[in-house]
Amino acid sequence: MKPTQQIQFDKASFQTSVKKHLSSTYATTIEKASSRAWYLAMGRALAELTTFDLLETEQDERIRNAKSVNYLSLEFLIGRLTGNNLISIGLYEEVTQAMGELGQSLTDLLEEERDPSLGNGGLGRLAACFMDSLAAQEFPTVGYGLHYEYGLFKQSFEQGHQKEAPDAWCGVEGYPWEIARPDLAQEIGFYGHVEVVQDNGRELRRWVPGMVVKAMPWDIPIVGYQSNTVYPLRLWECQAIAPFSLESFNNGNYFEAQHALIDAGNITKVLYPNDNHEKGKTLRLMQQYFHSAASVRDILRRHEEAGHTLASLPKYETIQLNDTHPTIAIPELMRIFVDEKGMGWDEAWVICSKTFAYTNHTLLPEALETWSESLIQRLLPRHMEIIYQINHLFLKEVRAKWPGDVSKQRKLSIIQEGFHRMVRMANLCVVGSYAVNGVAALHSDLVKRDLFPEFHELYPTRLHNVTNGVTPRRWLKFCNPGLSQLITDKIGKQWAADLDQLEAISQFADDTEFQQQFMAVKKANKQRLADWVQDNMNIELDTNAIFDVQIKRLHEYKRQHLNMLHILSLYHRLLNDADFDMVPRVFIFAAKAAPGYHLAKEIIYAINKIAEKVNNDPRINNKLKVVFLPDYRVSMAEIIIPAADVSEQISTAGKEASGTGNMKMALNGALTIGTMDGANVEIREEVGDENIYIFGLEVDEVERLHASGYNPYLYYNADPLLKASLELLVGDEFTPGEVGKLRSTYDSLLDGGDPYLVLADFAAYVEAHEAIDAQYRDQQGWAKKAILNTALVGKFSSDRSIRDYVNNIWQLESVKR
Ligand code: 26Q
Repeated sequence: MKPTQQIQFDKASFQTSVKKHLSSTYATTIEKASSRAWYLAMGRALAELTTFDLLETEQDERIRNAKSVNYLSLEFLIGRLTGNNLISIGLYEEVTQAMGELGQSLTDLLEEERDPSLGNGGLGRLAACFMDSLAAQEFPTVGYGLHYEYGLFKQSFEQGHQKEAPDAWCGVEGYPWEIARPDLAQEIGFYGHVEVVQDNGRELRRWVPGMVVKAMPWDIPIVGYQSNTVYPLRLWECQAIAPFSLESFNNGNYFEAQHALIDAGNITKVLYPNDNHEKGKTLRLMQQYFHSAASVRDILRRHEEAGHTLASLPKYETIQLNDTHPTIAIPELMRIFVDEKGMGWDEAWVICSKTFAYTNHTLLPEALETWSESLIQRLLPRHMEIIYQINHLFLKEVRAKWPGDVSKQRKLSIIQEGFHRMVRMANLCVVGSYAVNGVAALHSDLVKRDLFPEFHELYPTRLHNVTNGVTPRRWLKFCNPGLSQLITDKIGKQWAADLDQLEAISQFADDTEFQQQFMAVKKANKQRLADWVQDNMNIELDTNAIFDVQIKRLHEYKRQHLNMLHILSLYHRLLNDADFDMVPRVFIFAAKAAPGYHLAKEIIYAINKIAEKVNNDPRINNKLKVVFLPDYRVSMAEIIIPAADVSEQISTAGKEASGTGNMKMALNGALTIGTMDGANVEIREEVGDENIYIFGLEVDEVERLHASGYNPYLYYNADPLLKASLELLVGDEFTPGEVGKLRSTYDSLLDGGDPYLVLADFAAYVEAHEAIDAQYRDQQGWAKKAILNTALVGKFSSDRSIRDYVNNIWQLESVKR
């Protein structure tokens, strides 16, 4: 077994380093330093330790000669790093003591760290878990992302309404864990035109950009758990080249040169706050190209510096595209090969299409990216030509496979015909990649069946499944120290590196003493959350109540409004049915709505108004509490997840590609109430039908209902409880004196046609909740189910996901240091 401490640690020199940073980096003294200054100085001192290993890893000849995966993602939702890195390098106790001797509590200092919120939700968090698992298992990797100045907006509530504020995550002092790499900066062009030059009878095409900006990389160390391997997460920041674009200025491209001034500072200014929805904004496309171009060049730089030939690129590098957001990397690599390296098209295409692989995260039509041909033409004229050429050759293949079938060509074409022609990024990805994967078994089946059936026929080995996972280091060991200790006491501590070992816990599921210990940990975690809610929201929670949790982005397909209707039904019954009894429940929500998503914001408002009334209504005798925690982010999830009894995973079947919060909560001993959607299906397979509450329509039933002409009024009229619950939204019950303020949800569910079948699933959902209520009354039975959830979800470690990618797609070897 490996030692738990790898990095050379000498307490006295560490303390000296902290003190040195206090004075020389943050210009303060031991006597005067604030907690924040102490945290920053400690962070810098720790980062020095990992930077050393980062540079060592970078120089390691065995790694330079091994195959690497380059994970390209516009989002990396890493969360706070200090506590997690201390666990990875095995110095948590040592640093607690070292800081204690300096009069500082490590726990308090860790609270000073702002979350780097460089992602929206699931997709960005997945990228962060994957980097953790790559480093832990020592697979050579570089994560490539963007260094946004502002991460996802900060959320607050004003009279129940969501308010957004900018998130300057770096603060004025900078983020202690990142290091600038000015030696690795790149120049990136936009706009301009294509020149044609004759070269020995060959026609060469060359892009002359009208504007050039600088891409400055910042490295964040990803520290491998129990290893001294440190791989970089490389985030590009856009800077203006001063003085701006003189060349275009002198060429007379005065207006294009102006773009440099207007746009350069803007490109990485802010993360787009939409998830599962695309908006074809120029600046977003500029972000995408900026990210792809800088990353591709850095990959080629590493490859060439290691002395490898261009033809051997796929032998040493694979490029994983996290959704279609970095698709433009494909034509960019083609452009470099053909225009800059003078390679022939066919050879370039063979190399290129053996290098890229693409992960699809959604089937929602509104989330499938398309970009207008005219925008690409203007911003990236040479790339548009290359896309035409890729499409031209691809359509030849289509015609060879289906001669004379024009509809096949129309459907598969990378260019969508119409008044405004659009480029379909997903089609470009499938054509230009050697592997395409969905993120859960059900989702991958639907990708084959509904999204890309013809591609599947054309390229029968290209489509794969890799079920998502979460890192057990952050999502159990770090966030739930109580449960972690309990597990370690029973089965030893290697589970955090090999989550399948958790299965051994199931032998204690019937053990009364273990059940009591398990439930005592849960109770303490609920108390920690209750304290947070008391301190920050002034709401008192009873930890004997069932903590029922739905935490995820706000979206109609995720159906927070179904949860809300259930709460309304309980409220109605408590007030109107003298025989109705229920175990006290605390409903916990946390969610951000995209600022432009009106209905999502209205649902937040409605839940907040309902909470206000219910929490203060003496008639219901504290049976019901509703809390909507503001500003959901990774560090909040770390407090909420260990405290969950019930995990709400209630999307309309077929809509949630995977989900990962479902995995985190099951791992922490929550029981899932969920539909047959995404990874819920596989969680059920692992934990067994008796340890999960599955309800509602399945994918084929959803399809049939839509096909037969779904009418929400049928359900409304047939179910008095549903009707009564809905009617609570149209009076002034929750907005005294202001009738109809919560109507939007009501209207969307009835006159709006209820696109996500909330009403159709309501009765089954209520029934599943009744079963949960009955089960909770039997605490031993509940404890057994909770323990089995923790014990049986080892499959959902992101270590396993990464091994699936490695074995089935990337074909890498790990390099042990
Ligand atoms: C696209 C174009 C323009 C602006 C923004 C976007 C954009 C940004 C983020 C589109 C989609 C996203 C994020 C999608 C996402 O988080 N999807 C989730 O991915 C998880 C990881 O695979 C899955 O578990 C979830 O089911 C899926 O919804």
